[in-house]
Amino acid sequence: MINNKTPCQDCNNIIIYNHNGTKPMFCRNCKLRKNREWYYNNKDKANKKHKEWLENNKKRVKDTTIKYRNKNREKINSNKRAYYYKNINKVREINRLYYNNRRIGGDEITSDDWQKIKDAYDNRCIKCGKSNNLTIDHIIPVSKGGKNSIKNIQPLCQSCNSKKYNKYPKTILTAGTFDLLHKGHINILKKSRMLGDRLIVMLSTEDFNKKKGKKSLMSYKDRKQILESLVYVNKVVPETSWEDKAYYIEKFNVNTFTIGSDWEGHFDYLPCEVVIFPRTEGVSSTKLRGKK
Ligand code: C2G
Repeated sequence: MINNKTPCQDCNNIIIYNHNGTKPMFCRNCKLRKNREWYYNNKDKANKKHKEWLENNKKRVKDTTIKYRNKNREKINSNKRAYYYKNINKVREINRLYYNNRRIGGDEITSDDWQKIKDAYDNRCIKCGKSNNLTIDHIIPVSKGGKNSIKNIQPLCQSCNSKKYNKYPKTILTAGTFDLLHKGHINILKKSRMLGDRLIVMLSTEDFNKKKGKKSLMSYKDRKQILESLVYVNKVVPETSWEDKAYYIEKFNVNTFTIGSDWEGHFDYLPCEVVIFPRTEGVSSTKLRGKK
């Protein structure tokens, strides 16, 4: 076989090629480097091209994968084992999520969703504060019609979860205008939520605010939407009068009512436990509204 030689146009290294073949411009290393550069500069285009290729060569890909798996079974299994032992908790968590989603159906809870919920509670069991072996607990048990949704799950450690079996959720109620939501609001919502299994927020309507001598910058609809997007809030209901608290306590079988210290002594008459939380100093919607 007759070979020809030509210098690489990039590094000048001599390339030997078959005289029947096309004369190469670059040596193998320079070609690889240029491909890599092209890929990093055209990632989307490259990925799109790759996806199209995979789409058009499904059978070939499948055959190659099966062939590779059959040929490298031992290697694949030992890699899997090595990965498992290196990431036991992570794998267990992914499996728990997978079987949880498969067993219950409903919304699929992704590992990102689950991580966000754990982060919201500082990666600790809501009941005992332990941080290891956190499991998904359905606030309203699935057996009682509870859904597999982000609003119906919370992190509990294995032992608190098993102790909880089928008990009805401990319900917390709080109230407020929550205008221009700030860290003071977030603090009281988080602390309230951690007192029980679900938090219901009574949100003051514009009319009720008038009765309170207050005016909010944001509409009821917007304030409600923001509250409902918070992981701590399970439900938002309108507060239209002072009598509504007793009505909702009855309706939702509320265990505890919470409010900030600026309302201390105002709600001791309520037919459930009343918990007062210290106000978060240095922040208020009035200040944010730029009024004294
Ligand atoms: N809060 C707090 N720290 C702040 C500001 C507010 O802890 N810096 C608390 C309040 O004490 C209240 C809740 O956040 O418990 C909501 O505060 P507002 O939106 O100001 O509620 P308010 O208009 O006072 O309505 O029926 C009771 C009323 O609805 C309470």
